[in-house]
Amino acid sequence: MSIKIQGLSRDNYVLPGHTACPGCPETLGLRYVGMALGKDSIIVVPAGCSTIIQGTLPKSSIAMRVINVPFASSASVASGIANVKEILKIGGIPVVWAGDGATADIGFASLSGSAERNDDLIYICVDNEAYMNTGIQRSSLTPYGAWTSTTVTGKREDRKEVPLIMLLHKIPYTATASIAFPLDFISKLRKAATIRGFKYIHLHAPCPTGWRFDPSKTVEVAKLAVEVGAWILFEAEQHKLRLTPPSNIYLDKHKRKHIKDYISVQGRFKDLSEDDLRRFEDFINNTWELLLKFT
Ligand SMILES: Cc1ncc(C[n+]2csc(CCOP(=O)(O)OP(=O)(O)O)c2C)c(N)n1
Ligand code: SF4
Repeated sequence: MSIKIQGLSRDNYVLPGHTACPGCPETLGLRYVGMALGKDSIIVVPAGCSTIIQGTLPKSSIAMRVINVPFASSASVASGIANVKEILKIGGIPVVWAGDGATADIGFASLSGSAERNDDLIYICVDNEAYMNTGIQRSSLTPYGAWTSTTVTGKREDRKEVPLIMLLHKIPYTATASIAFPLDFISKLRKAATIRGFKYIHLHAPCPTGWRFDPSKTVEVAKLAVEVGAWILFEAEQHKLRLTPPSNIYLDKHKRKHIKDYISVQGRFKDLSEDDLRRFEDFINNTWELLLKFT
């Protein structure tokens, strides 16, 4: 598979001096946002790891325009920017960069409201599947069976299906992406930037600190998630869905790697029983079925 992108900037907008853990997926993802959209984007960041990793004042390590906002408010702030930027003649696209806690839990009402109003902005959920910044607490996007500091014997509930929920908002563009497939993520961002209205991109971002794997393996773990079918890459324009490579290959279950290849490299799943594993697999199969209804 090869994706060619015209005029891809090699400029790096995430500078040395950031304070992320080694192997952080959020610095990788922010770098790709800069490469796709350039330094004129207006990045709206609610409380989370991406607030902290900007580095120590007075100089930020994120060389884009950044607004740090209260936890629940990112979509509302971006909505305000989208609505006044033409009057104030401010260039650039408002881009929310919010964790899974900020998106699926505390910020969900403002996200849903902004999508329903079809505000002209890009909302990215950077999903590391827990509240990492405050000590790895479970979120509604933590998968079934995963250890977190508030689910010490493994989470007993399934993940919320936020990409599906956003599809049902019938916004102009909904997509998933992974930090292991940067060109796919960048091309989806570029496409989103050409569409007027609300655009939602859900970025899978494995976190070595919270998921308990070696920091050198961030991209490998992210790739495995796609290869076992646990993370499905797609895009939907006007809620008509198309699987994007390589997930189109994994529509055929026999081409997927075994789920254990993904689970076994993460310390957070070390106590998963065979029954838990079956439930985990059932959840994945069900997600495929639900998504394919939109094709
Ligand atoms: C109203 C409110 N409640 C709680 C907090 C504390 N807090 C700051 S960041 C954070 C976790 C953020 O988790 P997530 O959105 O998943 O982003 P991540 O840190 O994983 O990038 C919490 C609970 C806060 N800042 N404001
Ligand atoms: S806890 Fe995870 S997401 Fe947060 S800075 Fe560290 S590696 Fe990045």
